[in-house]
Amino acid sequence: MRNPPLYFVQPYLKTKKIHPENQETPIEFISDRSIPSSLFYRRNHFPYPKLTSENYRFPITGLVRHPRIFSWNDLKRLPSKTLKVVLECSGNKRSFFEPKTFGEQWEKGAISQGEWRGVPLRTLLEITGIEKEAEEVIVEGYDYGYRSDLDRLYPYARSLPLEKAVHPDTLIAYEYNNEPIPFKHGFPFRLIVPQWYAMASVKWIKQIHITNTAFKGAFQTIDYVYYPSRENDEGAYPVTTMNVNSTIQSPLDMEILNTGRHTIRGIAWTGIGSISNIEVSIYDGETWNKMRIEASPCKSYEWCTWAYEWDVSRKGEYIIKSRAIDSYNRSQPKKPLWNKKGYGYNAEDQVKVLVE
Ligand SMILES: Nc1nc2c(c(=O)[nH]1)N[C@H]1C(S)=C(S)[C@@H](COP(=O)(O)O)O[C@H]1N2
Ligand SMILES: [Mo]
Repeated sequence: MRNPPLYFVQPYLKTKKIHPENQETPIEFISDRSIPSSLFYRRNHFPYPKLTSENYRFPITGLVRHPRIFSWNDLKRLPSKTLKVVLECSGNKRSFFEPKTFGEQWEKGAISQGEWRGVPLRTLLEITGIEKEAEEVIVEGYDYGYRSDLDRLYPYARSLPLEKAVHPDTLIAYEYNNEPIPFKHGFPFRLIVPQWYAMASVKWIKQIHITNTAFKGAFQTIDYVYYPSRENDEGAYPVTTMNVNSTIQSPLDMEILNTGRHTIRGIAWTGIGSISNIEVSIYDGETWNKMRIEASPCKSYEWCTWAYEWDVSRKGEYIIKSRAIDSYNRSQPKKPLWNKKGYGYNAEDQVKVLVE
């Protein structure tokens, strides 16, 4: 008798660290197109901030014509938009880099998606007006703490180039899956930046400031920078849009299967355009089968799901791989682009199975 299938057990978050709380989504067990918040991955740099009703408002200051404070009621009165968006931590899959890199050793679950509702940041900037010289929009969260490389308390803050900040789909979100955003995911207001790795989507918005100088914050210039060289900072460039990527959800890595028919299935996503093709190999990347994409056409901002029926009669070990191609003809490389801090891993996904 085989063991009962794992899906009889409720899936739960996989804890990487408790303080601050870093947990990944059990991505292999997700079939919802909108992940319930209880299974949404959690990535925090600092302890959770302490919020009161005082925090249900934030100012927009700097190079604006009419600086002002926006309240919860202001936001609720403005026209809103709901978008289904993938949020992927730029450290997702970091644990697969060889040689190893510093940072949280994420496996495949530092990624989730769901429906965010909010007001385009653009709408707020139309209300305040922006000065001609404006170049960057700095968004600061309420959380702060110590970093080992700086000797003072430091807030979580990030900047966006003005062009991305005024993109009509860059949102000041206040709902996730039709509920107020859960506290751990940024209540009451969170920035949502579709197509960028999720470090850009600042939680617990405290203030927004417009400048004409390049923001030098630690989460802008020390972290979330690709350092392709091990020895020095040569060739460094900032982490922005998500790479094209895919993850096999079934079978599980190291699963033991019987001969017969099995469904190989998973998800695929990208940070520009949309997924145009997904291929699967059951012979360790030697030959590839093109796949019918289930949810075709794949939409921008979301992941698509894919499936392939595999008939296997020969017993033995198999390495199953998936690779996605996007509408800009980007595809997953055989080897990841190694970088010192381990961001943007997107090599062909793989699982190993034994058929007996
Ligand atoms: N204020 C604040 N915003 C933040 C962070 C943070 O630590 N503080 N972490 C960022 C990173 S690196 C990621 S991957 C996502 C994680 O969002 P989640 O915890 O809702 O999954 O939030 C981003 N926004
Ligand atoms: Mo992240």
